[in-house]
Amino acid sequence: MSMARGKFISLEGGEGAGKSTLLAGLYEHVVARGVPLLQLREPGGTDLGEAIRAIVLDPAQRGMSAEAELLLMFASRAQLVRERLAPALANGQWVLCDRFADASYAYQGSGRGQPLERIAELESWACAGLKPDLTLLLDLPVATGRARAAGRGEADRIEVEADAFFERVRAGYRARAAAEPQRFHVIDASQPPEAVLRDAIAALSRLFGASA
Ligand code: Z5A
Repeated sequence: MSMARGKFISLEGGEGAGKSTLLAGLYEHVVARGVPLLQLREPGGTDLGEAIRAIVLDPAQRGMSAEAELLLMFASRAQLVRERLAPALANGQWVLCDRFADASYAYQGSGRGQPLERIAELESWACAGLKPDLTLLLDLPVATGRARAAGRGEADRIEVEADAFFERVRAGYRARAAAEPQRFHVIDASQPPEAVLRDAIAALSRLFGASA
């Protein structure tokens, strides 16, 4: 009998939306149901991806072009898909990923103005057709997210962008969610953490089916 492919869940949202906080609660919930689960992040998740992450977030790289930034995000993603994500799913493991390709549409596309059709070409090439089964979008007013993220020490190269950039990112995410309502589940991230986790667990319930 062939092994059932694992489920792929991605988490998206703007700065300070609460992805890391939610990931911890979701991880516990899924593992408690006896499901083998791998947690990954983007950019990163492999040795190469983590090295790329250090470069793209380094405030010293302030001269990085939008094109280079986009290609670096997809270089990290191409490696993650081949080295970890696709093999895990093929082995029946579930994957919880802190950001995936939607982040490139929102940040590099809507935020930086890179053409969305070019991003779609990169996605089909770099991700080899792999798409999340479910994407949880933590939606939050920009000012609230930035206030939460403030005081974490030195801002990285992307965090120093103006509010207008993050407003475009938020609008980009919302447009993607509206275009693919069957894949996206939008969560009001201004709620307390327990309510955000409860909403996320409710959205996940449709993935469990007979497998857990
Ligand atoms: N990026 C990109 O441009 N293109 C791409 O393709 C990809 C990424 C993949 C790194 O991402 C950067 O890379 C990111 C996008 C870009 N740049 N920015 N900006 P990241 O995901 O690693 O980093 P981040 O977006 O900066 O995440 P974050 O700011 O660390 O936020 P978070 O993980 O969503 O939030 P958190 O750490 O869980 O919570 C932040 C604070 O709020 C913390 O003090 C919590 O205790 C608090 N919190 C959390 N939830 C709540 C609720 N519900 N109520 C009140 N307070 C809360």
